Amino acid sequence: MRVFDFNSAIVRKPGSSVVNGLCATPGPSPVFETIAAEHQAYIRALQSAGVDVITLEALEAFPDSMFVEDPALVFGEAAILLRPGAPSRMAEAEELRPTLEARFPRMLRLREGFADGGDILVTPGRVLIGLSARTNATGAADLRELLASIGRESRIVDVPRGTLHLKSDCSLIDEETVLATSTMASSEALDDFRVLVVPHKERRAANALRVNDVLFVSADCPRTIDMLHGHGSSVKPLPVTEIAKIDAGLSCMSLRWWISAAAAP
Ligand code: CIR
Repeated sequence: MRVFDFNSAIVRKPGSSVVNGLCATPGPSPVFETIAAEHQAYIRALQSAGVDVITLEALEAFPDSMFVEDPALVFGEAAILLRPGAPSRMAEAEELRPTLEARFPRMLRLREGFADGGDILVTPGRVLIGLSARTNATGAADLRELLASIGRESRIVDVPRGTLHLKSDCSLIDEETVLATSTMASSEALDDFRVLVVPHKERRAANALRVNDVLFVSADCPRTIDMLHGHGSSVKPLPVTEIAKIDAGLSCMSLRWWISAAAAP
């Protein structure tokens, strides 16, 4: 089983409050209907890639709650409820809890500090945990312990200053290769990988998402898409222009895992 083999995913519909989602550098507000269309295209792409998608209802009280990747981390054998670093997102973990409890054989919970799922990159050898404005040293250390308790090695790495999450700047595109921004490419966090660097004007492409044999990439990043074709990737371009206005990308809209019949609760 490869770390990007998934047959199950959870997504959450955007509520109309999503237009008030957190944004580091305020600009034009996104349009709800366009976000909803981007979300629908994403669900269809997951399904086409062979994933069974569980769609949760929108939570109007939590504008960023469609970004389900941040409040939890899931593996076939266990789910970990995290403590998102943005105060307005903290309660999103509790909102996910019943859904995860019903589906995972084991539930763990971050006990202290803060950690966002966007800062966690699962690679074949280990789990990378990025320190960012959302994930602090206390949360990262606690997460390391929880991962060790389920037999997963991890390493704490730095996220470039000004970057929201580790995965805003890098993604695993196959078992040996990472797609990254030029800033992240020079980080020793990626020493074990071949690194493909996205053009500066296409930084958002660094948040790609490998799902089974397909690589989801921002549709408005043509040079990156050409580079990935050259690399041999099977690329699925997806629209993300509107969610990008609230600092989001492709990985953040789902929690993904492989469920085997033996692991079911
Ligand atoms: C936030 O700032 O929390 C949301 N507006 C965007 C979250 C994106 N999450 C991710 O990339 N994992």
